[in-house]
Parts: sequence; structure tokens; C-alpha cells
Amino acid sequence: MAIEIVKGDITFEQTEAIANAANSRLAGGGGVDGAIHRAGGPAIMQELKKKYDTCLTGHAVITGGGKLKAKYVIHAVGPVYSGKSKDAELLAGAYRTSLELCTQHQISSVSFPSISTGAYGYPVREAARVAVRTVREYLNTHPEIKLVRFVLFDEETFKTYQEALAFNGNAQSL
Ligand code: AR6
Repeated sequence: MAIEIVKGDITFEQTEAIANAANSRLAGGGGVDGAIHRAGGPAIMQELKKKYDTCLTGHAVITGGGKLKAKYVIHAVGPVYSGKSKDAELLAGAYRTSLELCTQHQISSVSFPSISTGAYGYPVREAARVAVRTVREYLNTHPEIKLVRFVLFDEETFKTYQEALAFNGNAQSL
């Protein structure tokens, strides 16, 4: 099992799937959501509209990757940060549901952005710990997933995820 942390733009990733930090309406938006729809082209939104109405917070849905290198995009909906304990449950749910979709679709490598820590205001240190813990727990019981890569856009977020990985122990950091 491998968890990697890299700095970069997730739209260039070559893992089989990339995750998106989407909203419940699956309507597109700014941040990584905007970048993925721009790079992947209109086919992704067309498929979302055809297959799904909305997506609950803490859950995820899957589409093809359009023009992206990744074959699939997993649209995960993290919580808007409220400071309440349910935030962590919902954020963990967004990662876990995404990984369950990987298992269901025989996807063995997936990249994640830092869900909820941009427009949704989740403090990065807290979010990073939830993200790393949730992924490690899933990988412990799901050997079919060979690689989970966190692709962090800015230096500070990148460093914070590296710290979270070290804090959780036992993983690879690039
Ligand atoms: N590659 C990787 N990470 C990126 C990229 C990229 N190309 N672009 C931005 N990030 P955000 P959220 C980082 O706001 O907080 C949207 O409008 C960014 O620096 O994209 O979950 C949606 O439609 C930050 O670290 O997602 C929703 O309405 C991280 O991705 C809402 O924002 C997440 O920031 C979701 O908010």
C-alpha cells in the first residue's frame, strides 16, 4: 500500500482516477472543481447532469474523465467548515465513499486534492489529519487499491499534509 504526497495540479495526474472537491448540486464552480471541468471538457458535466441530480455532503459520485489523462473523475462533496464535530465525519465520508467507488470500479490508483480546505474553509491541519487517517484505514482492509496520491496545490498545504502523514506514521512522502 502506498500513500504519496506531491505538490502540483491534479488535472495533470495520471492515476486512473482523480477526485474533485465538488458541491452538492454538482454544478461546477471555482477552485479545483473549475480546473477539472475546464481541463476535462464539457463531457464531464453532461454525464453528471444525465446520471445524478445532487450528491449528499460526505458522499461522492463518479463520471468518466473526458479529456483528462485520468479515466475517471470522482466528485466528492466535503462539508463547509462549521467547527462542529460532524465536520470530521462528513469529510471522512467524502474520502471513504470515493475509495469505495474505486473498489467498485476496479480502480487501483487515485489522486485526491485537499477537499474542503479552499472555499469551504476547513482548517488545513485538521482536514489533513482526517484525510490521511481515513485513507490509511481504508487501505488497511482494501489491498486492491495500490496507490493513493494527495496532490496539493500550494506549498503550505503540501507541507501540512506531509506532517499529517508523519503524524499518522508509516507512509511514503515525496
Ligand atoms: N489541483 C489541485 N488542487 C487544487 C487545484 C488544482 N488544479 N486548484 C485548487 N486546488 P476548493 P473546497 C486546491 O476551493 O474547499 C468550488 O467552487 C485549493 O488550493 O477547490 O472543497 C466547488 O464547486 C485547495 O487547497 O474546494 C465547491 O462549491 C483545495 O484544492 C467548493 O469550491 C480545495 O479548494 C468546494 O470547496
